[in-house]
Amino acid sequence: MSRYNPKATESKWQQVWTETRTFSTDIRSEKPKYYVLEMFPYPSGRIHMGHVRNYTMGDVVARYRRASGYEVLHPMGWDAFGMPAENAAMEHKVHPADWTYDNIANMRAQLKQVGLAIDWTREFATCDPDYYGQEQRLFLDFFKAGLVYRKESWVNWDPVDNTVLANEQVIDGRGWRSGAEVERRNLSQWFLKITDYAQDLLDGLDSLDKWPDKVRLMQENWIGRSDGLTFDFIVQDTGDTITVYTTRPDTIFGASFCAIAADHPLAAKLAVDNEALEAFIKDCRSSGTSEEEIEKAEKRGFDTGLKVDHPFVEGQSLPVYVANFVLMDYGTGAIFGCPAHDQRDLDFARKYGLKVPPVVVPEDEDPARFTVGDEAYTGPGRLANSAFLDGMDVYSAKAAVIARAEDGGWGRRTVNYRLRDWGISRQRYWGTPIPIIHCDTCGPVAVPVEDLPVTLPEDVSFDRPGNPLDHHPTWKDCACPSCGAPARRETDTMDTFVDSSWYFLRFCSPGADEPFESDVVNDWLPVNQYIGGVEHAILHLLYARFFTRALKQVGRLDFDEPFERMFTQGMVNHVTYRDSQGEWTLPDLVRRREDGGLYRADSGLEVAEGRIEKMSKSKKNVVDPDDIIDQYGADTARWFMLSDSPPERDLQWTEAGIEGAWRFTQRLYRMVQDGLDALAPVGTAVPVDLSESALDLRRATHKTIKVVTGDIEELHFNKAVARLYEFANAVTAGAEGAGAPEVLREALETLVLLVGPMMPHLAEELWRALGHERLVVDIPWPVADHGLTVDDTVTIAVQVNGKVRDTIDVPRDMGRADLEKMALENGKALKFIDGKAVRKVIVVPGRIVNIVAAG
Ligand code: ANZ
Ligand code: ZN
Repeated sequence: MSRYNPKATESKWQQVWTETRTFSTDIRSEKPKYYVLEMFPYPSGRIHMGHVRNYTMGDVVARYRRASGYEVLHPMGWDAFGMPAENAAMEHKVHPADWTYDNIANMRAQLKQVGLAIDWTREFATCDPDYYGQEQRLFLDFFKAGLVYRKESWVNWDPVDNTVLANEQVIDGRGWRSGAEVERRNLSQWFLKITDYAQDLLDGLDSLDKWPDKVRLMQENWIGRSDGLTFDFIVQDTGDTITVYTTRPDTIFGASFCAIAADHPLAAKLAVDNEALEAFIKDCRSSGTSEEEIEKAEKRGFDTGLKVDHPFVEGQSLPVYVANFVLMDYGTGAIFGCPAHDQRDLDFARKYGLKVPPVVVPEDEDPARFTVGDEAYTGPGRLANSAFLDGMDVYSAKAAVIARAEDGGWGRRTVNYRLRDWGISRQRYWGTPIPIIHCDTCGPVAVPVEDLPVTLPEDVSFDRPGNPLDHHPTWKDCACPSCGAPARRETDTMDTFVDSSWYFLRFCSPGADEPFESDVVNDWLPVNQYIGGVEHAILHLLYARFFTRALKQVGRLDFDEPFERMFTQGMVNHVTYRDSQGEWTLPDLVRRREDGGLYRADSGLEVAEGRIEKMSKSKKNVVDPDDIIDQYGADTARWFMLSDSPPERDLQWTEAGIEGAWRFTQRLYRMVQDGLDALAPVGTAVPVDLSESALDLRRATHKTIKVVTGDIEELHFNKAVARLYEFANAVTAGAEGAGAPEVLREALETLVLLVGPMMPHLAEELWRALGHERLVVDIPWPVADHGLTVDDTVTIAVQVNGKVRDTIDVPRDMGRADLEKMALENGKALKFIDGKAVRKVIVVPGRIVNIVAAG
C-alpha cells in the first residue's frame, strides 16, 4: 500500500499554484472583496511556530473566502526596520541592509514551504526605499496639515542603545532591549498629534463590535479619558498662580497640600537661588518618565516654603511642595493633595507629617468618628467637614464644586486624556529618515516631494555609540530648499511603528508611484479580518487607527477604521527541559529510558521536565518549523496547529499531537486511494431512492458542510477539525457498509473540499486522485442541502398522569392518531397504566403524549 509522501507532493502543488498565479489578486475585480491580513513579521532570521500558527489561521480564512466566491487579498511583507539589524551590524560587522534582506530571503523560503495562499507579487519590505519614500510623503502631508510638530520634551533615554524609548519600551525602569537603567533627557523631538483624535479614537471603539472586548478595553484605558476641574491657586506674597487639575473636586475641603512637578516652570524659577531645590529636581530627573515607574517610586517632596490660599476656606493655606510623583506632562503638572482619599497623597502626607482630614465618609460609618489609617478611602460615600457640600454624595459634590468654580470664574470643567502625542524621533540609522532640513534662517523646512525619497546612506559605521547618521561625514550636508543656504538634514529616523501604521494600505497597490491608490483603498478597506498577537493590542492598533483618520483628514482616503474584524491568537507553548547541571535542553535531545526517566542524547545527563512555557530560544523549548515540515510536511503541521486548542488560547506543542495529525494525514490518503473502486464515476448524480444507511451518510455529509462552514466563519478552527475527524469516521463506516457509490463519492469529495483550506496540498493530491482535472482551490465551497441537515425523526415523551415514563422516536410529521396509538401500545406506558381505564390522551404532535388513566 502506498504511503503519502508530503515532501514531493507539497512542493509539486506549490509550484503549480505559482505557475498558474492562483493567488494573484485581481485588485479591480467586480467580485465581492475580502481582505484578510496577518500582522506582517519582523525579519529576525527564521520563522518560528508562532508565525506558522498565525499565518495558517489567516490562510484558512483566505482559502475559504476564495472558495466562497470572493476576490481575496492576502498579502505578505516585512516590518524590516529596527534595532536588531543595527545590533547585528555592531556585533558581526554586517550591514543592516544585508542582514535584513538575507533574513527576508530565508524567511520567505520558509514561509513558502507552509503553502500559504499569498499573493507574493505584492510583497515589500518597509526598508525598501520605494516604501519608506512613500512614507516620507505621508509625513509631509501630515506636516502641512499641522499634524506634525517638534518640541523639547523629556524622554526616556537608553544609555546603552543610545536612543529614546517610548514609555512602553521601559520595563521596570530598564530599556526593553538593552536592559540598561533608563535616564531622563530633554531633547527636541518630532511628534504626531494623535491627541487631536483622542475622543474620536475612543468613540470609534463602539463601532468595532467584531473586535475582542479585551482589546477594546485596553485601548480605552490607554486613551484614558478623565473628567475633572482645572483651577488656580494664588501663591501668598508672590501672587504666582498654580493651576491644578483634579478629578476629585469634591475632596477640596480635605486638601492638605499643593504639589508641582519637578519640571514645572515655578520649580525652575525657585531653583535659581536654591541649591537644595536644584539638587532635588536633578534627582527627580534621574528616573524614567513612565507612569508605572513613577507609581512605584517612593514618594518624595521638597517644601518650597510657599503657601497658597484655600479657594473656599477663608484664612486656610496649604504648603507648596515640589514632588516626584507629579508629572509635568499630565493635566497641568500641579495638584492639590487630599491624603484621606488618594493613596499617593496619603503616603506623601504620612512621610511629611501633613494632616489627613477625611471628607468622604462611607454610608455605614459615623462622620464624627471616621478616620483613615494606612489606606486611603476611595470608595463612595457622603461628604462631611465640607461646608456647603456636607451630606451630598460624591457625584453631586463634584458637580457643585465645578459649578461654583465656573460661576466664580476661577476654574473650569476639563477633560484630560492619558494619551500623549506620539514621539516618533529615533536617534538610529535603520529607520525611515524624517524628510526635514534644518536651516539657520528658515528653521525646519520640508524636503520637496520631488526630492523624495531621502535615502539612507550605505556607507555608515557602527564603531561608536550614538546615531550613525549623525556621525556620517557628509550625509547631513545639504542646501535649504527655501533659501538655498547651507543647511543640515534631520538625522532622526522614524519609530518603526510608523512603518506598520499604513502597510496594509500599500498592499493594495504596492508598485504605485504614490503611497497608495485612493480609489482602490476605499474599495478594499477596511481589512475584513486582521489577525495578530495580543502584544500589539494597544500601540500598533491604536497608531493604525490614528493614521487612518489622519489620512482621511489629508484627503487620501474616506474611512476611519482600518480593521473591521480583529482576532488575537494565542501563543505556542512547549514543555521545558533541564538537565542535571541546570542547562535548558532542546526537546530534540531528550530521550526516554525504559523506566520512563529522561536523559540527554548527547551527554547522557538526567533530564527533568519543567513548566510548559511559550517557545523561546532562552529556554530552548523550541521546535523548529523546518524540522517539522521536513519530517511530516506542512499540512500535518497546519492540521495539528488548528486542531489543538481554540485559536485565541495558547497551544501546547506536543510530539503526540503532531503524531496524531500525521496519522490522520495518512489515513485520509488511504481512504481515498483504497476507496476509489467503490465510487461512482465523477459527476454521477445521487439517486433519489436510497437505502437507510446511504441516506444517513448523505445526511452526515451535509450536516458536516453546514457545521464546518459555520466554524470556519467564526474562526473556531479546532471545532471544525473535530467535526472533520467525526465525519471521516462516518465515511469509513459508510464505505464498509457498501453504501451507494454515488453517495460515497459525494462524501469523500466533500471531505476533501472541507479539509482543503487546512491541508491544501493533500487536498489537491486527493482531488486529482478522485478523477478531477481542475485544482481543488478552484472548486466552489460546497453548499449544504437544507433538507438533509434537519433531522426528520423526533423524540416524543410519553407521560402517564403527567410523569414521563418513556420516550419514542417517530417521524417528525407523524399525526395525532398514530402518535396516540403508538403511545398506548408502548410497553413502559402500559406498565404504569397498570390495567386502569384510560380517561383521556392529550397529544402535542412533535413533542409529547400524555395518557390520563383512572386513579
Ligand atoms: C485631588 C484629588 C483628590 C485627586 C483625591 C485624586 C483623589 P486621572 O484619573 O488619572 O486623570 N493628578 C493630576 N495631575 C497630575 C499629574 N500631573 N501628576 C500626578 N498626578 C496628577 O487622575 C487625576 C488625579 O491625579 C487628579 O485628581 C490629581 O489628584 C492627580 F481624593 O486631585 B486628584
Ligand atoms: Zn533657509
